[in-house]
Amino acid sequence: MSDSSSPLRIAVVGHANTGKTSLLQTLLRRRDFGVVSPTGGTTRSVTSGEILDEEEVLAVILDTPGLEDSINLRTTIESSRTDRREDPRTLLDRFLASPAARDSNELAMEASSLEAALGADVLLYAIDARDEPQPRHLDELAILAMTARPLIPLLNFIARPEANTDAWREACARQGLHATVSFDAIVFDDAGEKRLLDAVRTLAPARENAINAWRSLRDSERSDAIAGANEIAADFLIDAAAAIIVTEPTSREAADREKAFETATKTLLDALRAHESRAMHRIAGVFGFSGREADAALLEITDAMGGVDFADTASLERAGLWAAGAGTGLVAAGAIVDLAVGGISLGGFTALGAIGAAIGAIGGSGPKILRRLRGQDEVRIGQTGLALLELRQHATIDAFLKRGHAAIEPAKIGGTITEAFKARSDGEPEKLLAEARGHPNWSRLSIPGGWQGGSNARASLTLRITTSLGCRFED
Ligand SMILES: Nc1nc2c(ncn2[C@@H]2O[C@H](COP(=O)(O)OP(=O)(O)OP(=O)(O)O)[C@@H](O)[C@H]2O)c(=O)[nH]1
Ligand SMILES: [Mg+2]
Repeated sequence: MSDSSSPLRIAVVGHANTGKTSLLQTLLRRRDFGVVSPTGGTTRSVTSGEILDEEEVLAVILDTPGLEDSINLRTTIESSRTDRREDPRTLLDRFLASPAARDSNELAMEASSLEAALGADVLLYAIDARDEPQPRHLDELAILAMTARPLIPLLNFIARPEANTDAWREACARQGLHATVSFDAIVFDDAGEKRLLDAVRTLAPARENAINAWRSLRDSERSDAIAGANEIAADFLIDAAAAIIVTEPTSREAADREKAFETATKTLLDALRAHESRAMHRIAGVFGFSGREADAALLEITDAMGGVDFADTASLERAGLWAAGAGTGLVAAGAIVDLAVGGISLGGFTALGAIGAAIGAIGGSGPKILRRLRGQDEVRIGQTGLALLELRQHATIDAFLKRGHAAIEPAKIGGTITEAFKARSDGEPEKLLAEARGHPNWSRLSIPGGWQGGSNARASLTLRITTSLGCRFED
C-alpha cells in the first residue's frame, strides 16, 4: 500500500440507511456532501471527501453504498470455495474478479463497496444502534473481515433512547471486535470525534502523522470558531448595552411623552431583534453553517430558546419577565427597557414622574438639557433585557458547538432560556457591559446616530468581553 506520508484512507461501510453519508457530512463539516434520506439505498456509488489542511490532503473518506443483500452476498462469495484451506481474502478476490461483481449484476453495488474497502487503511462499520443485531449484520461483518482491513464498529444513533448499545457491543465482541466507538452524526460531540480518531490511530499506526494533523486542525478550528463567535457576541452586546433611542413626543404633555416612549421602545426592541438575527447568522457562518443551512439552523435554535422572544411583550409576559402595566400599557416588570437619564437608569416609564428630581440631581450637557426642555426622554435596554440577550448569545454558540453537520432536528439547548435566566448570577460579562452604558455613540443602534465604532475604548472593551464570554466554553 501507499507510503506513510500519503493521506489516510477511511472507508465508511455498513448496512443501508445506518447513517454513513451523515457521518461523512459531520466528519467533513460539510452539509452539502452527498444525499441523506430516511429511506435506504440512497447512496448508489462510492464517493469521497477530503480532510484538507490548506492545500494538503490529510485524509480521504469514502462513502459507500450500503450492503443491502448481505446473506446472498456471503453465500455467493463462499460458494466459490474449492479447497477448505483457501483463506477468506482469496474467496473475496475471486468474487470481485467474477462476472457476478460486474456493472449490471445484482451484486455490483456491493462489489464496488468492497473494492473501496480493500483500498482503505481502516474501515468504519456504521451501525444503527436502534436495530437489534441480526443475522444479516453478522454476515456483513463476516464479509468485511474477508477484506483483511482493520475495522472499527461505530455505534451511530446513540443519542436515541432506543439504542441497543450493549447488545451491539456483545455482538461485535463475538466477532472478535472489542473496540467499538460511539459517535452520533447528529449530536456533535468533540470528545467522541477524538475517541474515534484515537481508535483509527491504533489500527493504522503508519498514518499517525496524518491523524495527528487532522486532530490538531479540528482543535484549532474549534478554538478559532469559539473565539470568533464570542467576538461577534461581544460586539452585538456592546451595541445593545450602549444603544439609546431619544423619544420624539409631539408635546411636553405626559400622555404624549408616554406615547413617544412606547414608540421608541418598539423601535429599540425591533432594532435589537434584527441586529441579534444578524449576529446569529454571523455566528452560524463561523461554525461552517452557511446559506440556507444557516437559516434552517437559526430557526431551530430560536425554537429551542424556550420560546422567549425578548422583543415580543406577550412572549416575555408568558415567561414572567414582563407585566402589562395597569394604566400605561408598558411597565417593564424586570426592566427589559429602561428610561435612562444621564446614563442613570430610572426603570420603566412609571419612573417618568421621578424625572424632574433626577434632572436636578444629574445636571447635564447642553443637548441633554435642550432635550428635556422639549420633553424628550431616552430609552435603552434594561439590565434584565441585557442579561437575556447575553444568555441567548451563549445559548446560540453552545447550540452550534453541539450541532453535527448532518443534523436535521431542532438544536436543543440544555434547559430553556427562562430557566437559565432565573438560575443566572451576574458574571463578568455583565459587569463589563456596564462600561458601555452612557456611550450611545458606541452603538450602531442609537437614534440619533453618531456611531463611533472605531474608538479604542470600545475595541478594548470588545476584547475583554470576548475573553470573559470565552471562559464559559472552556472544558
Ligand atoms: N437521529 C439520528 N438520525 C441519524 C443519525 N445518522 C443518520 N441519521 C438519519 O438516518 C437516515 C439515513 O442516513 P444516511 O446518512 O442517508 O444513511 P446511509 O447509511 O448513508 O444510507 P444509504 O446511503 O441509503 O445506505 C437519515 O434520515 C439521517 O438523517 C444519527 O446519528 N441520529
Ligand atoms: Mg448514504
